[in-house]
Amino acid sequence: MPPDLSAHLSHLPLGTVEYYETIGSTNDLASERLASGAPDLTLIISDEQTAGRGRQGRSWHTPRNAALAFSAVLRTPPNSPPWAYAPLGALAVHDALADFGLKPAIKWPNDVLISGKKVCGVLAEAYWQGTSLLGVVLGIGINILPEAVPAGELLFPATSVAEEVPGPVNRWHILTMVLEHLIRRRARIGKTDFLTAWEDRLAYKGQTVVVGGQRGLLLGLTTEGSLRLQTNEGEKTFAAGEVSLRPEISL
Ligand code: BT5
Repeated sequence: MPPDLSAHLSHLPLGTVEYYETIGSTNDLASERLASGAPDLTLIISDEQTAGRGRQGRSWHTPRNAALAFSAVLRTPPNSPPWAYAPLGALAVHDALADFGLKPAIKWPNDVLISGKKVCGVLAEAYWQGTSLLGVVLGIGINILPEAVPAGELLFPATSVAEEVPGPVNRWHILTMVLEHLIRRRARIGKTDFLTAWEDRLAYKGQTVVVGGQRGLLLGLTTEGSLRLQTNEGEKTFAAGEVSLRPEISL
C-alpha cells in the first residue's frame, strides 16, 4: 500500500484496507469479503480496474494512475433501507468535492456532476440472506485526472477533478474526505435530514428532464428516494434502478 495512503487513512475507524495496483472490479472482491465475514468498513482500493462495473451491465473505465476506485463493505443495521446506500455514496462524494470549493450536484440517483458533467459514479450492491439485508458493497469511482475519462461515446458528458480545481489534487486526500462524510452521513440513514440533504443537492430541480422516456419537471424525492416528476399526465414517481435521467437539453 502506498505509505501516503496509509497515513491519510490512519485516523479512520476502518476494517481491513486492501490496496491493489490492478484488479478486475473492487466491488467483486469486496462482495467476496462481505460473504466471508469481513468487518464493517473493510475497503478494497485499486489504482486500475480491468473490469470495472457500472449499473445494468455497463462498464466503468479506471485506467492506471488517473482515478480513485474503491469499494466499502458496509454491515447494515436491521431494517436499513437498501435504496439509501447509492445516495449515501453520492452525498459523501458531493460533500467532499464541495470541501474543495467545487459546486457539485447529484444526478439522481447516483452520479455526481461538476459543471454538468459526470465526475463520479456509484454502484451500491445489496447482499441478502433470505429476506434480511446482510450488507452492502458500496463502490465509488471518481475521475481524478483527465485520462480517467473514457475516449469515445459516453452515456453522459464527463469530467475529472483536476479539470475543475485549480492546483494539484491528492486522490488519497479526496478518499479520506469522502470516507469522513460517508461515516458521518451514514448515521442519518432513515432520518428525514438524510432525504433533505439528498434533495437539496439534486441536479435539475425545477427543470425539465427525461426519465424512463417520460418528460416532466423534476419536483424532488419521495420518502423512499424515488424521483417525483410533474408530467402532462400528472405527478409520477420513478424508483432508482429502473430508469435513467437526462436533462431535456441533451435531447
Ligand atoms: C456508474 O454506472 O456510474 C457506476 C460506476 C461505479 C464505478 C465504481 S469504481 C469502484 C467500484 N468497482 C466497480 O467495478 N464499480 C464501482 P452507470 O451509471 O451505469 O454509468 C456507466 C456509464 O458511464 C458507462 O456506460 C459509460 O458511458 C460511462 N463511463 C464509464 N466510465 C466512465 C468514467 N470513468 N467517467 C465517466 N463516465 C464513465
